[in-house]
Amino acid sequence: MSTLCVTIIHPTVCRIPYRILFTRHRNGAFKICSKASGPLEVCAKESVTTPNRVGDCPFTQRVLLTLEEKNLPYDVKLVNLTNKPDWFLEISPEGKVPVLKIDEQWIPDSDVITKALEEKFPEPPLATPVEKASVGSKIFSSFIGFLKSKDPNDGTEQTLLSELTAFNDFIEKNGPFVNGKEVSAADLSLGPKLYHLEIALAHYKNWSVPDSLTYLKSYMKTIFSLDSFVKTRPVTEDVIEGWRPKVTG
Ligand SMILES: N[C@@H](CCC(=O)N[C@@H](CS)C(=O)NCC(=O)O)C(=O)O
Repeated sequence: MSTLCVTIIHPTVCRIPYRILFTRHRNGAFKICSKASGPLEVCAKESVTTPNRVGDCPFTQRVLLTLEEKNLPYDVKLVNLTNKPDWFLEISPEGKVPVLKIDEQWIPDSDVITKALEEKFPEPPLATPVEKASVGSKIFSSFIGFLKSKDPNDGTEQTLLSELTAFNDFIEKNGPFVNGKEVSAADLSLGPKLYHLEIALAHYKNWSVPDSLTYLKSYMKTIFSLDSFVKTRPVTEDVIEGWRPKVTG
């Protein structure tokens, strides 16, 4: 997929550059995919280990992945979540990232943000059909349960393994992505969570996804090597630091 960006500055109507994005479709035709007057603004968690880098929030990465996959220009405002500035608390009273500005309004929550992006910038379409939208959705909570567990016999590892196995089997039949051939919203939500799972469980539990789950393993490899993923992923050290309170607490 390629994108052509045309910026028009109308001499009398307005002096604000008006940008039109055209997306080239598989049949070769260009189609208008979005119109915007400037980069979208998004607040993201700041890295605690590396200056001027996005930190370890999987919900923020989901939003950044959506912006990348839709070829939308954006500006990231990094927020120190351990010492939240007043300007941030004004736009995000709950003190949470991500928040994204659309039509002069700041919107919180990655679910709401990604739906709003899909509505306003429908090309390329990323929505996952409703019957597949919740595939893999219990993996993240079962990962957290296992990560926090101090009792090896409490069943949390088994719960995680059965969620991962169900996902592996789904991808075997329906993959390579949740919705088949093309990446969609469900992958952009799950990918960052699987990335956290891989790093945190290796570090804190010396645990890795079993080799027998071949479809899951190749799914993870595919998602983690998307250009959009490489561009928006946090550094390993941030993921490890981010989960430390859950493990030690
Ligand atoms: N349901 C929200 C969850 C957002 C969330 O929990 N963000 C975390 C960072 S990953 C946060 O901002 N926490 C506030 C804090 O750490 O003070 C979403 O999907 O956007």
